[in-house]
Amino acid sequence: MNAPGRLGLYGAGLVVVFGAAFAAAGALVPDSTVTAWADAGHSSHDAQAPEDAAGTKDDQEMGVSGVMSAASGFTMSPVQAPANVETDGELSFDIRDPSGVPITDFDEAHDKQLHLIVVRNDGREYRHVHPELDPRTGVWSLPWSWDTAGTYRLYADFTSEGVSATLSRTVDVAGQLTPEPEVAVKTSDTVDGFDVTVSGDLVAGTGSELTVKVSRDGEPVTVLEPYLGAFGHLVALRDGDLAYLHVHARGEEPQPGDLAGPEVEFTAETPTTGRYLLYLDFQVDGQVHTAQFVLEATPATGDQADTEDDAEHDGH
Ligand SMILES: [Cu+2]
Repeated sequence: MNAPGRLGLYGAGLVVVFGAAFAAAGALVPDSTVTAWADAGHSSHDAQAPEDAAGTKDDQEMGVSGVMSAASGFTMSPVQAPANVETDGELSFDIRDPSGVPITDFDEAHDKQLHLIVVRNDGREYRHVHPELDPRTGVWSLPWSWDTAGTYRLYADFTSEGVSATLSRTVDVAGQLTPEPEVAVKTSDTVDGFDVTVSGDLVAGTGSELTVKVSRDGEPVTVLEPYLGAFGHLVALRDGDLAYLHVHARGEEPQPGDLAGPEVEFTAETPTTGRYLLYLDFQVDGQVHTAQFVLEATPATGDQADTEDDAEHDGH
């Protein structure tokens, strides 16, 4: 797993580059914070060489983002949604260009033009959904109701005219709120009868290989279906600020009808130490299930920084 050739093959294209993401954040986040993040993520990464980007549509999505409502020339509008847990309604928003005009032209990435992630700010109540675009108005919407009260973070992950962004907004939902205990490190989850485990260590400032394994009734599950262009879709949020890392499965994009399992491998690049909340969507028999994990990223040792980084970053 630390063979440079292998990391070179997959990692160079897929792993992102926090330095670049944070350079864009400079105007909205205190300089000291940006510097700290960029340093932690190796600012030399922002040598995002053209050869690295060739043929890898998803590397933009792998950086930390999602802490701003505006970036890369895009602005996410305020979100309209039911104001409390009793009301059924609709959730809607739009994405605006620098002149404030809603954008109607989006590129498909991972089978969809826009991915919407919704999570309560304690990391619970995760949902990954795909609203519909009104091509006349640029408004994205879907039917919506809230199960619990609280403050929610909504992330819109999209590409327009070749530029990718993950923007976020918050929504307050009125109702009875019962605070839950802080999340603890958790490497296994049981969801809808599936037992899912994650192995691998997150190391700050580098690409870490994670392997998830799915079983059911003690038997390995080998019928994982493609979902959003991979055999699994992993989102990582940094506990604390809920910064967003969009992580995808390693390897070739599966063809329709392909099956895989019980293991799926991912590369996650965590910019800093600390706790990360992971949400794995996987599909079996046409049904999507979501397993949740919590991992702690540890500081890189000299060894790790050298072996893992050299394959991806020249002169580092
Ligand atoms: Cu999606």
